[in-house]
Amino acid sequence: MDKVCVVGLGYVGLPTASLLANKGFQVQGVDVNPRIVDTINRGEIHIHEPDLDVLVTSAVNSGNLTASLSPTSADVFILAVPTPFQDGYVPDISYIEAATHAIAPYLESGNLVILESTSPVGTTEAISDWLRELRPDIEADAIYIAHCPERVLPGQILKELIVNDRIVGGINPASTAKAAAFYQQFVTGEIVPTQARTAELSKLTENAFRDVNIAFANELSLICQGLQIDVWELRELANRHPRVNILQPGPGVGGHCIAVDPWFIVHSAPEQALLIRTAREVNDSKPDQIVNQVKAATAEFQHPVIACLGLAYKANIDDLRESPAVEIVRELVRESVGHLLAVEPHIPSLPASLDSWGNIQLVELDMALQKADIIVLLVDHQVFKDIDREQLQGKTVIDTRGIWR
Ligand code: SAJ
Repeated sequence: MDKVCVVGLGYVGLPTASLLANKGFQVQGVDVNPRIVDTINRGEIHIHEPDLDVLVTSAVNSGNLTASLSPTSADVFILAVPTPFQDGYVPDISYIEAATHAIAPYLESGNLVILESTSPVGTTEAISDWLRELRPDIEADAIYIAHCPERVLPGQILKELIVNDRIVGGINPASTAKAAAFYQQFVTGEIVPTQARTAELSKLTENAFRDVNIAFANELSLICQGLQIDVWELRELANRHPRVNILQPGPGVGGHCIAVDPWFIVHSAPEQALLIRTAREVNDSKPDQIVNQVKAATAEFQHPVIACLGLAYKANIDDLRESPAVEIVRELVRESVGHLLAVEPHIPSLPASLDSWGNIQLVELDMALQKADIIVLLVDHQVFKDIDREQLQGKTVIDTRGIWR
């Protein structure tokens, strides 16, 4: 079986590396963070994802997965590093460039390099250009390079790694074929071949599609607020039409993907991507709208106690990255709006961005419900859905997810 080197041991790289190791591949996981490397080598994990701990422990115990700070030689190199944006929403592919430099000395003729990171159009070709410069001793066609974008949903990563269809786009047909054959060994979904650039744009399109659709729901929620119509009822009614399927309005769009990737399209095609840009702006405006709603609600009280339920970017996970809930709470804390309590059952302590202000406490749900005058529901975690409605009696409730209708 192939030897695989996975660069980047985050939400995509670590599940992929441990899945492959459990399938019998020899896997070298690489990360620049020594703490992450040590954690994994102990058979433990640094991120929260259902069942990932068991998979990593068994991968490490089998001897098939080891983590290190730098790569070694392998048959297949998978790059799964972050692609954030810089100021002005300019895509930052420096982690991909650094990962390419890191693997370059270990490459040999016949190796396959797969880019899994969500990337702006042209990045896979850029890897090919960088490698040509870094390894002029290897014939250009002797290294196979393909983009196979990750498409897993946090919370269901281990299942989706196997069952999702995969798009595989090589820099040439031979690269596409070689990468497709690799995924065929552990993916039960269909492997769909294309070119690298199309694969790149297809991943960005999936997330932009979702962003635009959420923006439609969020815009409706703003329209409804002005017209004093319940957006949740409106949505249910409109969705009875056989060809209408409006997504859920909420406090904004979080996570490291949907709030980021559409900007890569806007950057590549600023003149054309008007709807995609507007959707981003609508979704990014939602946290401010909620802050204003909370501020308006405090007018009724002299010393309002405000309980903010949920900090994660979406339901039933502990991931706070780009979370609109955190953004809303941070603004309330910054503006000293009332006495603030936060409830987030999935984390042990407040993130530094909130804790450093000193005027907010992370508390248990029961305590928050008891003490609060105003309850702001920010994340539709199951524990909040299960709250006995009696406990909300007499409180001012701002339900940004529509779970208590
Ligand atoms: N959200 C709403 N209303 C909705 C649905 C979602 O406000 O109706 C919000 C969520 O609360 C959250 C954000 O949108 O803040 C994003 O959540 P999500 O569940 O839609 O998506 P992610 O970011 O967890 O994962 C997405 C997925 N992409 C798509 O569904 C098209 C996943 O398949 C990708 O692999 C992932 O991005 C990624 O890594 O790109």
